[in-house]
Amino acid sequence: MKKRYLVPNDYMADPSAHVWDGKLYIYPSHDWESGIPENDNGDHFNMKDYHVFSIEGDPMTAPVVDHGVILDTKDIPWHGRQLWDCDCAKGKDGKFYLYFPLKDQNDIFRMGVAIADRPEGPFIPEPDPIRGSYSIDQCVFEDGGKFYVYFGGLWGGQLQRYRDNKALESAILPEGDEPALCPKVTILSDDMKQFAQAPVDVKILNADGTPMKASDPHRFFEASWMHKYNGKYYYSYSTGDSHMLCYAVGDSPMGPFTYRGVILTPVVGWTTHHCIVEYEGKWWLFHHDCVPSGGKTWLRSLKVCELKYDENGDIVTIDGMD
Ligand code: FUB
Repeated sequence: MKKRYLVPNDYMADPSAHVWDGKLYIYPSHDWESGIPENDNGDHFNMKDYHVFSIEGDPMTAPVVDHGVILDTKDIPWHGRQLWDCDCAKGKDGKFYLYFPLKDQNDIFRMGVAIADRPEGPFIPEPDPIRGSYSIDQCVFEDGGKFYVYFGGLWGGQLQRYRDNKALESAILPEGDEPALCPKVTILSDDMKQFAQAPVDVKILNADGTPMKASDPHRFFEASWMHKYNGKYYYSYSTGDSHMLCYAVGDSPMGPFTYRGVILTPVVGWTTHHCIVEYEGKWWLFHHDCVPSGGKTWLRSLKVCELKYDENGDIVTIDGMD
C-alpha cells in the first residue's frame, strides 16, 4: 500500500482530518524533543502548540499547506502541560471549535475548547476546561444535527483513574477475564462549550455479544475516531500496548459496537493514532509512525494512505510496516 509522509520537516502525530470548503484540514499533535526518557505515563511527550495543515487535491501528491500555530499552551489560562490529541468541529453557527486535552496545574487531563471563525484559526481558548471532562483523545462527530464527543485513554491518558465519571482514590486497570475499560461518549450542548449530558461507556462487544476482555490484544486503549460508511457507524481506536488500530461497527453513534477487525498492523514506534475520512470519492487513513526519527517514540511523523472496504463493508487491513 502506497503511503506518504505529509510534513517531512517537523514531527506531527495524532491526526484529526475534516473536509471543509472542498479542502482537507488536518489537526495533529506537535511533537517536540523533551529530553525525558520514555515511560508509561507519557512524560516524554512535550507538545506545547498546535498547527493546522490543509490539502486541496490528491492527498498522495497535492501540496500540504502549513497554516502555522493556531493555539499555544501559554495562551490557555488553566494550563499545566502537554497538549495531546485534538479534534475540530464546525458548529451550526459556522464557527470552528477545537477540542483538546491538556493537563491542568495539578497534572490532571481536562478537555478544553477554543473557538475560531475559520478552520485555520487563530483559535481563542475558553477561560476554563469543560465541566465534568477528564482523560484524553477527543473525537467530535456530527450526526443528525447532534455533536457526539468520544474520549478516553489508558495509562498516561488517566482513564483508569475514573469510574462512572468520578475520580477514584487510586487507579484501577481491569485484568485478565474482567471486561476491558470502555472509552466514553457524550453529546455537546447547543453552544458547543459543555457536555449536555454525563458521558457513558462506548460498549465494544465480541461477535457473541459479550464485552471484550481486558486481556484481549484488540481491546480499546486510546485514540477514538468515528466515521459513517453505508449507514453504519464505524468506531475505531488504538490498542496501545499491542500497537494496532482496530474497529467495531454499530447502528447508532452511541453504540454498542461489535468488533470487526484490524485496520493497521503495528508501525515503527509505540503509539499509532489515526483518523479516517472520505475525500474526493476515496477513503483515507491518516496516522503516524516513527521511521523518520529513527524510532524515537516521542518524535512521530504524519502519514496518509488510501483505505479500502471489501464487499461486506469490512476494512481491508493495512500493513503498518509498508
Ligand atoms: O500524542 C500523545 C498521545 O499519544 C495521544 O493523545 C495518544 O493517542 C497517543 O498517540
